Amino acid sequence: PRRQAGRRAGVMAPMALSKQDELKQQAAWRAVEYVKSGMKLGLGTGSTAAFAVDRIGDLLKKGELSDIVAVPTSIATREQAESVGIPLATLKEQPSLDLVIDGADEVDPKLDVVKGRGGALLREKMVELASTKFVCIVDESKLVDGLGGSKDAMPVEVVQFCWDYNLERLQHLPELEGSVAKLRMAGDKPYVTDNSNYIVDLYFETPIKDAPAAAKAISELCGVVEHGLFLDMVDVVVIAGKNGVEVKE
Ligand code: ABF
Repeated sequence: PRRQAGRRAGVMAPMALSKQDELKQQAAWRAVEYVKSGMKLGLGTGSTAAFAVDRIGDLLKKGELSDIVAVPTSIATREQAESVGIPLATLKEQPSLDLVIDGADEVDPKLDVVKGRGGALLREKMVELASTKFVCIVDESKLVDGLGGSKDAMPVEVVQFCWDYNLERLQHLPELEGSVAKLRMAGDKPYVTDNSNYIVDLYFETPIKDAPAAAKAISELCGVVEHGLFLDMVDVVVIAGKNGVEVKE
């Protein structure tokens, strides 16, 4: 989708978007309406956030936005932002951001989210905590009744040292009862994050009973770098569905 979204007219005909990518693009473009000239931004990671990055780049080129500086949440996003001409900074240079736009893997009714299936959770959380406003962009397939409810991964980034020890400790945390922990692989090797760590993915049979307690218990394990529970962090969720775009605050 990033390549589709990034394709420029005149070089190749743009590829048609799938229905789901159309929804991701609608959510992203709606969120970009929050971006004003002069803002310091955080740029999310993933196929939905990629539409926002391209859109911001286009608006800068057209002169409809100016004086933007942005902190990317992954190496992939940094490369994409550079390719579309968005001026970049680090958190050292811009420790207070106005707005971050990023995707999510699950969104619950309280607007708590699971993130990190794309592997960028650590930088995402750092950038989102540095931002006054976090606008989360999703298509309706990401909505769940309770976090962990999609039965897909809730990621935990761990240091490589004794990763299997930490995987077992995660597996046995009472706060994560009912989950199965698996090392994320990329082919026949462990997946390595932008920060040179591994990811343990937790799969839940039923939604996490007490997400704040789970988040606390995971964070207390030495050697765990970050987890994909983003609680009380999202200010606005933009949800694109077949009946239109909904904004929840
Ligand atoms: C990032 O990208 C994540 O934290 C999440 O894991 C993922 C969502 O990706 P996509 O928009 O491609 O579904 O926002």
